[in-house]
Formats: sequence, C-alpha cells, structure tokens
Amino acid sequence: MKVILVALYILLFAPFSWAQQHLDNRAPTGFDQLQANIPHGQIDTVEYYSKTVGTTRKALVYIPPGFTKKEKYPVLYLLHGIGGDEYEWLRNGHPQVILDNLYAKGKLKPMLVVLPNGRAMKDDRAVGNVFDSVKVQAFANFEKDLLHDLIPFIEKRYPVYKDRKQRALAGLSMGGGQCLNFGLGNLDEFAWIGGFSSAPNTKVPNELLPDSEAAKEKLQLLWISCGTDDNLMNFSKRTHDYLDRHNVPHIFYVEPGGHDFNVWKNDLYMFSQLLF
Ligand code: FER
Repeated sequence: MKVILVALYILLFAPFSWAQQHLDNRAPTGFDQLQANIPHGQIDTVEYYSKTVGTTRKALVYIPPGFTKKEKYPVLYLLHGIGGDEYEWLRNGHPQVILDNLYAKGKLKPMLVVLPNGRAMKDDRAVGNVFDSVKVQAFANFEKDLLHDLIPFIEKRYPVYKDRKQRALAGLSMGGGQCLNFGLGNLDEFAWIGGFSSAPNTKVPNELLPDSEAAKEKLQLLWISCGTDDNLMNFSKRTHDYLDRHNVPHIFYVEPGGHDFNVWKNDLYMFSQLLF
C-alpha cells in the first residue's frame, strides 16, 4: 500500500514540482514591465576622458532607488553587442525596469550599473559595417579603456567600493566575449563575471584561462549562458566544457531562445540576483 502511495505521489506531483522548478529558473511574466507605483532608479549620462582612445567618451549609469552618497555601492559593468553602443541595453533591454522591479521585491543588492560604449575608437558609433576588422579590434581595445579610464572615473565620481569583490562584469554577445576575456584575464580586478550568448571574440579556452587554479581561488561567480537556438552556442559550450574539465566552478545556464533581447533580459534578471 505504502509503495503504491509513494508511486502515486511521484506520478502526481513530480511533473508539477519539475515544472515549478523550471519556472523558478526563469524571469516571471511582467519582470520587464514598467510599474508606476514603485520607486524608480535614475539614469545618469557621464563623460570621461579616455587616454586609451584620446577622446571624451560617454557612458550611462543606473543609480538604484534609495541611493545615498552616505553609502558605498558595488558596481556592475554591463556591456553591449556588435551592433550596439552605450544605449543598446537601455533601448532594447530596459534594464532599469527589470532592476527597479527586482528592488521593489527586495531581490537585489543595491548596486550601480554602468553601461559603457565597448567600441574603443574615436568614432564609436555603431554605423557602417559593424563587422569591419577595425571596429572588431576596438572591442578588444576596450579592455584598456575599461581598466585605466572608465573604472577610475566611476570610482572618483561615485561612492563605490574599489575592490574586485565589489566589481562585476557582464555583457551580451561581443560584450559577453569581452567580459570573459577581460574578466578571466584580470582576476585581480573582477570577481563576478557573466557572458551572455558570447560571440566569436571569446578567446579559445586555454588562452582564456591558462591558470584555472587562480580562477578557482578568486572567482565569486562565473556565469555562462546561451539560448538553445543561438548559432553562437558553441562558444559558450566549449568554454563550459573546458571549465568542467578543469573543475572551475561556474553556472552554465542554457535557456530557450535565440540571439536576442528576450534571452538577455532574462539573463540580466537571473544573473543580477546572484551578485554581491
Ligand atoms: C561573428 C558573429 C557574431 C562575430 C561577432 C558576432 C566578430 C557578434 C554578434 C553580436 O554582438 O551580437 O562572426 O565576429
């Protein structure tokens, strides 16, 4: 009798609990819908001088609701894709709405989110052939701009922590490749790293992470995600396989969807809650 009851229980409730768990692992409906009756963060536009590029460059900064200069905040640097610029996340991903909604539910640590322009060249607009090799190279040049120009600027301008454990780096596609390359290449600067649907600019694994012991010791979070219908999946998969082989703790989050903002908005929702 007991065996029958247990079997019945599994039959009735196992699919339900699986579905439930599955749903809990995705952003709920409405997560990206503007709510009028909750506190809202603020978006600053800042300009910083880049020694790397030799020009003044723009970035946007999301300041969380309840921000006060009396506190100190950790910072997430959130990078765009090959066809984007500092406005791409804002235009297509509405991160401020996603984050406001998470704050309203008490699900997020107070943090600043910086949206830079990751194409470190004099004309950094996403015009003409965005796949041009000079423009693609500019995405690699951004490592110096980020480390030596933008981060020091943000840390002077805002009341933020300045240590690696309070600094996160995540991005989509070209920005995902940048984050894995720059983050894993500079473990003394970043402890929280996310690559969403990372592009072919992602270094091959043994160049990306020659010293897996350092990563094991220093990383607080390494997140790699990709949609099942994304043609760039193999760049995430080969990184994940390498990390597995070298026993580097990480999250490999595979989700329904392609190479688009439905996936990246969900990634931001999931990833940001794990930070700090
Ligand atoms: C490529 C395919 C896609 C590539 C970059 C991308 C540099 C980037 C896509 C994106 O950022 O959305 O071959 O080469």
